[in-house]
Amino acid sequence: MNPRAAMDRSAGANRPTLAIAMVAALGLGACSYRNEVIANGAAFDTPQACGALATAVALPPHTRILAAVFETATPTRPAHCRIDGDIDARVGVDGQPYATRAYYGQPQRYAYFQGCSEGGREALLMSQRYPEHYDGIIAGDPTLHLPLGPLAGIHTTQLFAGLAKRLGKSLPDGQPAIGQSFSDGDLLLVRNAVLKACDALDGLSDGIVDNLPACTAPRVHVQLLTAQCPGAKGDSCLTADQIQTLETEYAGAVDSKGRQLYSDWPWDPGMGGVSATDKSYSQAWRSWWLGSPSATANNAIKLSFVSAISVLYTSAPKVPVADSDALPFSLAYDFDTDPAKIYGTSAPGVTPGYTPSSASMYFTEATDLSPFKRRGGKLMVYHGGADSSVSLNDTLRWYEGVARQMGGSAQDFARMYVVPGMNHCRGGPATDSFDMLPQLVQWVEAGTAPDSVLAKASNPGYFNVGARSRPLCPRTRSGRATRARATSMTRPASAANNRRDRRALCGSRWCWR
Ligand SMILES: [Ca+2]
Repeated sequence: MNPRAAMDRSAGANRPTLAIAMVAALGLGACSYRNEVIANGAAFDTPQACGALATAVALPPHTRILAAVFETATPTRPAHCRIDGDIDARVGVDGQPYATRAYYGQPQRYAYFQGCSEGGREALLMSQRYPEHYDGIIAGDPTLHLPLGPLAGIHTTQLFAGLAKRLGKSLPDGQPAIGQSFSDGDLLLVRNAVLKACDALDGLSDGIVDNLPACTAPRVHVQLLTAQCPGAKGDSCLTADQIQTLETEYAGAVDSKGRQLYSDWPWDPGMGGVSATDKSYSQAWRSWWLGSPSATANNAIKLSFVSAISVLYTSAPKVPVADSDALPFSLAYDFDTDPAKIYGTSAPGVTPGYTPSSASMYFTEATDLSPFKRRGGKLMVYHGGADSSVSLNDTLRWYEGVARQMGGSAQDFARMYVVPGMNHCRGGPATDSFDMLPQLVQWVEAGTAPDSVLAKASNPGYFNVGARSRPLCPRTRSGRATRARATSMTRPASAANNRRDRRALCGSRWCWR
């Protein structure tokens, strides 16, 4: 945040009645200030009063006015006093109460934090390292082992670049065409194999695998083999090499001795999908590992993290690599020796020394959330089953660790929701549209713990229906699956179906818990 702020003080502005301050990583760079705040209740809707502000002395700490200019009313704005100056230079959570009081004219009563991906990591970080700052926190698809996700991306790149080479797929620049190692149709074949293996395990053949713990690699393998080409590769089958490469990556990044470097990935069928509405293929899953099948240059998102691996996540840092170096860097990455640099610090004798490792800085894997719980904090975590950026399994293992640490269950203050089919934070053949904040507020302020969270499919075309909704349920214990209703939901949605969906409650036979 730039401590020099342009503060806009609107005379005659309505007093906000909002009692809740929703602040996420608030910056103070462009705050709008009400005139009562820094002028002891005086109004400054006249040129004289505004001008007097330039020499005002009764200001909050760390605040300085450099210029105050009266601006007359316009059709869209009342007369107001525009101020340039320095405001409290504190940032983020530290400056938040200050900014909230200044803006709303009353002390903050509750503070909430919500974020996904890196924002989800920051959300967990708040509950672990700054438990006193937020009353309620929502963490989505958190990159809780941040440097390891990009490391897993390099593993993916090596695997699928190798596959592309063996398939004879290359780009105009000579690089292996990673995006062509699986066509959209190929990923649909994989999705269909996973659905055949696992859709009904939750008791409901609905295009969603709710019982992910039961959807094991061996079970999926049997169905993938039924999609294997008997001869040459065709549009309706997969090569043995494709199947083996995909299975290798789903098992997670390992070194040459098979030691696990990053989590495995759940066999959620959200890696592919085609919309019955416009025949478009889902791209969100492949965008991280493979990139576009029609791109003329490799564009998998994981490749874009290579420079971060080399600089931010490595001690001592290397010279930043250019985009064009991302693939060569990835292919040369040694999984036996390079991952240690994530845990390394600056070399002895290096001045100035730098003792925190990348892992110690970025990991947000603490399981003792006692301080957050003691202060009454409430945490809701969600994660997409088909997230190809950050593995759901990694987050589930962390949550199970929290539950163990907190006496066997964390349900009284921290709840975890799996969103089957959802890709990184959104998208995919999933009920990926939901809002947890109202229930979090109820939990914090009224003590009403959330149970199910209603979620809707933002693209129901992936299910060949007009609309789809279902409850997301809090996970209560490892591996336990409840039988879902044994009625089909694959028929087109009707008003009756939607009413039925909304009635469904967690704790019934619907949900994986
Ligand atoms: Ca199902």
